[in-house]
This record gives sequence, structure tokens and C-alpha cells, in this order.
Amino acid sequence: MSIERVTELPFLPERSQDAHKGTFGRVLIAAGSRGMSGAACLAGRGALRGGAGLVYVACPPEILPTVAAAEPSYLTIPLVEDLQGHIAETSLDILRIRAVGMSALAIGPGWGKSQGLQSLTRDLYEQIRQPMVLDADALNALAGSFDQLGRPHAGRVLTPHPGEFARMIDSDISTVQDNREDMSVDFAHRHNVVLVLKGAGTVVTDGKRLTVNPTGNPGMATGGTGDVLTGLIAALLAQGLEPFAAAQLGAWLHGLAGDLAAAERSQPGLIASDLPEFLPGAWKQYF
Ligand code: NPW
Ligand code: AMP
Ligand code: MG
Repeated sequence: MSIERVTELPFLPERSQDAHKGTFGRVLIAAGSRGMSGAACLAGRGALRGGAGLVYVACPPEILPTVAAAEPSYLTIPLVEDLQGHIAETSLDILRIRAVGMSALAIGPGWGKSQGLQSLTRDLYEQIRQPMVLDADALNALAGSFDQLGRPHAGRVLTPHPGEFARMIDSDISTVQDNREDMSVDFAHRHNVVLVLKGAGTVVTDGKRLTVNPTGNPGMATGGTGDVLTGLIAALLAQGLEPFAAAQLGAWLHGLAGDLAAAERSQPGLIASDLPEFLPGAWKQYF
């Protein structure tokens, strides 16, 4: 199998003078649970600073006031929650209805682990007609069952860190780290997805094309940075980039925001919520 190595960034046109928020798409982010409201806030911020026209955050009612207070630009959607504060399987109907009219979805950050998330994630993966980013606990929920999934209606971008990828394919972290490119290409090819294997030198591949992201630094090894990337890639999908391009540009902007943040605030002093703040500077270097 020959792989095309991509080095050039994808093209996103500058905004036309008469553009309006509808031009840049609606993103629906289903994220967060009791104790992890921050994941929903961070993913939402990634989507807003990624340029989405409207960002909807769907989460358990218990954490919704916290999420809404974190960022006045969010539109919020209460889901159904279980006794542990996770979203319940019956949230599927709400998400299916609210997905109509969205341009892209992102699911999984801060969901936690519960039995109901397995069938919910599978149903969303198979049934939602829009492109979708799957991260964190959405990937954990599908671990070991990728072979059984039906063909989705639109692009699927999966953003595991090495620990999540090892879980997904029933391997271990050191094997994954020793074979980052080969294992990513193999998975993306077999399952017809875009795989973003995070960590130093994030690998982005659709099984035919591959790029290794040159931006980013160890200051980004801090809780919540991946949640920002999830929302950012969804925003780029919502603006019309095809899934590989959205993942490539998202990883590049995210890493560059991390580099700009580290330059000003140091690597140890970098926290996840710095990344959305430094995304505007990263965008300026893109355009
Ligand atoms: P080790 O053992 O530390 O060396 P988990 P999580 C490994 C939410 N969050 N290279 C790591 O390795 C997330 O969205 C919420 C190598 C360990 O084995 C999820 O829903 C926040 N190994 C949930 O928390 C902020 C690497 O992976 C394992 C690696 C759990 O997500 C935090 C850890 O992974 C968080 O984002 C690398 N580059 N990266 C909030 N504020 O609400 C990771 N590993 O067990 O999946 O835990 O990533 O913290
Ligand atoms: P997560 O573990 O899901 O929060 O994601 C962590 C994010 O930080 C990913 O985008 C990683 O690529 C990035 N990251 C973590 N450590 C490094 C590193 N040493 N160099 C570059 N990027 C990193
Ligand atoms: Mg993560």
C-alpha cells in the first residue's frame, strides 16, 4: 500500500465581506459529565476559536449551568442523565433531533464510562448524517467493536491519545508508540476513518494520505488540551473542510497555539484553557 505524505496545509478561504454566522456552520458538541464539566467547556472553546458560526454544547442537566456560565457564546442543550451524572442512552433521540441542521458534531470528551454509552456511541456513529469527531470516552465505548460498526453516512475523525488507541485495538502503549504511523494507517484504512494519533508528532491519516504534525510542545501535556482539539476539528469540518484536511489543519493550529502559549507563559505554566486564547495568533500565521 503506497501512502501519500502530505506536507502542505489545506486551503481555507478568507472570509468574504458579506459572510454571516450561518456561513461558518453549526457545531454540536456532546461532552461532559459529573466531575468533568471542564471537558465540555474546553471543547466548546476550541470550536468557537476554530471559527464555527454557532456552537451548541449538549451535556447532562446537572452540569449545564456550569457550562453555560463558562462561556456566554454557547447555546446549550440539556440531555438525559443517569444517577452517576453520565448522559443516558435515551439521550439518543434528543441528539438525533438536534443534529438536524448541524454542520458537524463532536462527541466523547469528559463522558466518563458507563454501560449505556456503548450503544449510544454506536448509534450516533452509524446514524448521524453529518461529519463527526469522536474522542476520549466515545472511543473507549467503541473499543474492541470497530469491526462490527455499520458504514457511517459521513466522515468520522477519531482523535485518540496513545492510551486510548491501545484500548481501541487491544494493544499496549509501547507497541503503539513504536509503530505510530503503520498502526494508524492500518486502522484508518480498515475502518474508513481519519485517525489522529495524538502526542509529540501527531499522526493524521485517512489510510491513503499521512501527515506528521510539526507544531506543539511538551507544555501541552496537561489535562484538557485534547478536548480543545476535538472542538477545533469539528469547527473546521463545519466550515466545509473534508475530514483529512480538517484534522490536519486542526492539529497544526492547536500545536501552534500551544507553541505561542509556551513562548509567552512557559511550558510548565501552560494550561488547556490557554490554547483557545492563543488560537487567534495561530490563525494569523495561517492567513
Ligand atoms: P501513562 O500511564 O500516564 O503513562 P485515560 P484521560 C496514556 C477527560 N478529561 N503518550 C497514559 O499513560 C477526557 O476527555 C476531562 C503515551 C494513561 O495510560 C476523558 O473523558 C478534563 N501515553 C477522561 O477525562 C480534563 C499516553 O493514556 C492513559 C499519552 C479521561 O481521559 C482532563 C490516560 O488516558 C481530561 O481531558 C501519550 N501522549 N497520552 C476536564 N477538565 O473535565 C495519554 N497516555 O485513562 O483515557 O485518561 O486522557 O485523562
Ligand atoms: P489529551 O491527552 O487527549 O488531552 O490530548 C493531549 C494533546 O496535547 C494532544 O493534542 C497531544 O498531541 C498534545 N501533546 C501532549 N504532549 C505533547 C508533546 N510532548 N508534544 C506535542 N504535543 C503534545
Ligand atoms: Mg483526551
